[in-house]
Amino acid sequence: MRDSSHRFRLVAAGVILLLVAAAAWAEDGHRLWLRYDPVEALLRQQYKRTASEIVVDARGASATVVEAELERGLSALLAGEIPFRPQVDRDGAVLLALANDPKLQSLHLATGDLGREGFLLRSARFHGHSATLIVANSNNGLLYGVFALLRRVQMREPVDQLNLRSAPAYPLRMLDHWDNLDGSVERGYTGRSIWNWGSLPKIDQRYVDYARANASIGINAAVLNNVNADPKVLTPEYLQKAAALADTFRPYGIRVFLSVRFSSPIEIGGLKTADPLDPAVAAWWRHKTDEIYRLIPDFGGFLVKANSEGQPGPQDYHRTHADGANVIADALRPHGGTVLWRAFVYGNSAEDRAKQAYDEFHPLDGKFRDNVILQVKNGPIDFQPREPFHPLFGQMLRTRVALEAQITREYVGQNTGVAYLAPMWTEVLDADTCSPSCGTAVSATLSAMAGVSNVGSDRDWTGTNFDQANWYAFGRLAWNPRLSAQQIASEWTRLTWSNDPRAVKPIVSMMMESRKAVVNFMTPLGLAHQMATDYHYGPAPWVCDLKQPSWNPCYYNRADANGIGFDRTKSGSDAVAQYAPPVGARFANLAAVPDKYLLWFHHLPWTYRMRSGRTLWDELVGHYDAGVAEAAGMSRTWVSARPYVDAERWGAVASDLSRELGEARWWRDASIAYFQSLSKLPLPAGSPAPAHPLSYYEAIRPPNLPGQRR
Ligand code: GCW
Repeated sequence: MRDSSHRFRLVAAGVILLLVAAAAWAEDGHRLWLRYDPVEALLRQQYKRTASEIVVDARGASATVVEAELERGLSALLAGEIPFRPQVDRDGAVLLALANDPKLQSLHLATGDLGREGFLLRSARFHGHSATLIVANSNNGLLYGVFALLRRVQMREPVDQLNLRSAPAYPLRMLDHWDNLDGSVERGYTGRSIWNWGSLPKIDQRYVDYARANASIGINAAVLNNVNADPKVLTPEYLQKAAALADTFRPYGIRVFLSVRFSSPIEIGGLKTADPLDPAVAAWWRHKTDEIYRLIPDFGGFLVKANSEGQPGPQDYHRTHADGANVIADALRPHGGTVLWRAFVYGNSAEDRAKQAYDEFHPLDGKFRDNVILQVKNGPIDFQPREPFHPLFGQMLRTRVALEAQITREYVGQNTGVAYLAPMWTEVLDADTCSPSCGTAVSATLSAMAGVSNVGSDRDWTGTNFDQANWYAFGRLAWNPRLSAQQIASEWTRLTWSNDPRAVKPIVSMMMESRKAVVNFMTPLGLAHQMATDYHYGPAPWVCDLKQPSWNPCYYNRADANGIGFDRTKSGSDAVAQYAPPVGARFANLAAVPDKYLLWFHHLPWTYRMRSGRTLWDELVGHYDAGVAEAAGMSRTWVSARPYVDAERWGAVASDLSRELGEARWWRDASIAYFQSLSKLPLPAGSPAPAHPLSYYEAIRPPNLPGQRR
């Protein structure tokens, strides 16, 4: 009796162990790009020669995190424990040391230009032994160095001849969460908010994992809550919760910021006004800010959306955006905090929406305190699949500017398909502002980068495997905006999928194709905002509610029986004049404007002759067709990667891609059916007629869309 129940317990324990092990190894995407799977046996021996022991010469809570990561990474990758030693006593040591460590003096390392967060990876002789040095001016720098070293091993790159120095391009590399205090996420497609406001300040392991993932790609700031901010976030109850997160993130070099509602002095302060020039309002912001710094000594600052989409702001009191930003900046200054003031403003008038932010903010150049950063979306409308760069870039010569990118795919398919967004961001970062002179890329004019996060409560963090790449790419670009989209795709693929070139090549080519496909089947040739109003999902080029012009596809496409496109030249809204003259002249000139921006800047007849020799109509249809063909091509490419990746993740992506192909057809057919009802022109030879009449597409309404996961 005793025996059999014992056996039963043993068997049950075995089954549970197996289940736990299976869950731990389930390919559910949770491990992101930090998989640390063991290196193949032969190579492992080589790596082991450069990782025989770990020596740490750094102190403090963040040093613990640094050594834990190094140990975790190396022992997993090299499939064996790596001993810690008090000093280098054999060949192959990995030495972590702060730059001012007297032990390093004899090596004469140049570390001044590393700044607070940069690092050096160097193979050197140390105390008579071969060693790999990770050196930085702070523990955070060391952590970045550790992740860089582990990344090299994960990518099977040699680490025995290292001479690498790296420092971030911008001091502020932040994720903006549009998470609400009720747990919902604005434009989030990945479950609920990652923050459990109900149970905070209790810390969930997921917050630690989040911090670690961000640190591994160089992100050093997190705005916890939505820019459409709930004033409650500044109440003591929520500040305690934010402080708990700040404590968790600190060892990972991540500072916490909060989005604040401009009218908070009224809503939670009991004042009658939020007028930024009222001394009582200034005092309220000061006291509130002092209270926050007592709880969070390294608090980053505030993000503010004001006088935008119904949010309150300084203009409610006939004050400027600068007045509004400065009163809050003055409260933060004694503590070293920063205000990120958003430039995303527009009214619902017939005036060109693309011009409104520049018109409001350009006259304020030089009027902001130096601890204000103006946060500008990549393009002048709103995170469209493709926009030319925002004209404020390069032209706020006396104001610090951040670029805001959207990692969550509000307008780019949301949670369907694969759309790798680094090509969109590098297109903008590399654009020449010609201000103050030509050769000044957008990336050279920035002080910070902010990405609207796509992280949520889903087990795989981002809803789909390939959306992880967008989080990864954002971080890498904020660290080094000169990295190419292809290089980042290749890195991410090798970390996330496989180092086998037979997998890397097709996956990278699919990623590089993916954004092109989306632009082609949604908004080719410079069209924008053709999505359904509100949902921003699915085609609706026919929607024309003139009561809300700035949300209407027809306001953007201006299509009628004669032609299509938004005239932003002198004969139209003259938005081209907002760019530096050489840039504006190029966009205005039909002979010089790139095809990809053609209908963004020009209204043209359907029969307009393109550079290709084809008519605009034929070319437009050709782009939609190409988008569908590219979506189909992505599915085929993915099939070719099948033997080299695990079945679980392969299957999930295959179904994402087949859903995307369906949507590509939907976009193509609906757009062509509508535009053809205006142009009355025949489709070019070989281009199939839409599968249904226009009325069919008009009748499909989000959120009950075919195939969309919600
Ligand atoms: O594009 C719009 C989104 C809003 C968002 C706004 C913004 C947070 O549709 O959901 O609000 O941009 O950036 O403020």
